[in-house]
Amino acid sequence: MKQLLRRLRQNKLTAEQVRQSGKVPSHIAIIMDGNGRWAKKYGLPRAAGHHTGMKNVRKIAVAASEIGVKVLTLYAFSTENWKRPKEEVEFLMKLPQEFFPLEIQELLDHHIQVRMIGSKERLPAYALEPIEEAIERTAGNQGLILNFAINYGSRMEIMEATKQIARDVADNRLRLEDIDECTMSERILTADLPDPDLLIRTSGELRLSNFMLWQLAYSEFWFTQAFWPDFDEQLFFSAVREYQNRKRRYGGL
Ligand code: V07
Repeated sequence: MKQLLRRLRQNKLTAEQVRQSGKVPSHIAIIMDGNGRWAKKYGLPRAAGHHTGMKNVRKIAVAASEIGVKVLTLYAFSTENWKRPKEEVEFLMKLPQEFFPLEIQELLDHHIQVRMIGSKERLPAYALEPIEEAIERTAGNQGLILNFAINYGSRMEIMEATKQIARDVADNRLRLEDIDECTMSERILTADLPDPDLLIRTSGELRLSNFMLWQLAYSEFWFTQAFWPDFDEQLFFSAVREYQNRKRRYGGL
């Protein structure tokens, strides 16, 4: 109650207001960019930026859950990120094992279900194990699906799906004439999830960077200059409010 009154006094949006002010996107995808630049701004090492960025994940996941978002996909590590200095990659790969004990209780309290899209292949065991543990321990939860894109690249995803389609045709499991959009949608990593309604990218970059190329075909895009560690509930809510005020056409009129 106290918190609610403070929010109203400070002109801040509440989850309840966002919920009631229009259609809430079912699936929001976020490119969490700008941890390194945030750290530089405060004279801190890049690792500190990634660490603060990791701690921001829970805040935004809980905010998403409170306004009734069904799926939140977070781009945490791309297949291109392996090109970064070895020390930085190692640090990033240690984030899941740190995130898990810190945040698991909060995730369970909010009935959040953890999932992952991306290739498990190059991931070291110390990164994969805490992720798989989080997935297992939250598998029964019926709330927000918190979907981490880790070692994810969309061209690779589409290429792998294409190979599978070619194999199905070659082995007479599928007829060429029967290939439609669903044929692809059913074979990509988000097969059981709706396409994102809203894509958010922080830190002022206006690119997709190989993220969900197929899935984002009709999504609304929202960009902010804010670095990921500074991206808070209020900014998140303003992105959703702007989405609620846009008219989606899906190519029609
Ligand atoms: C990573 C922190 C967030 C900002 C962007 C990049 C760095 C959380 C996780 C994570 C993933 C799965 C899981 C538990 C935690 C994570 C990586 C990088 C590789 F089950 N943040 N975060 N994983 N960053």
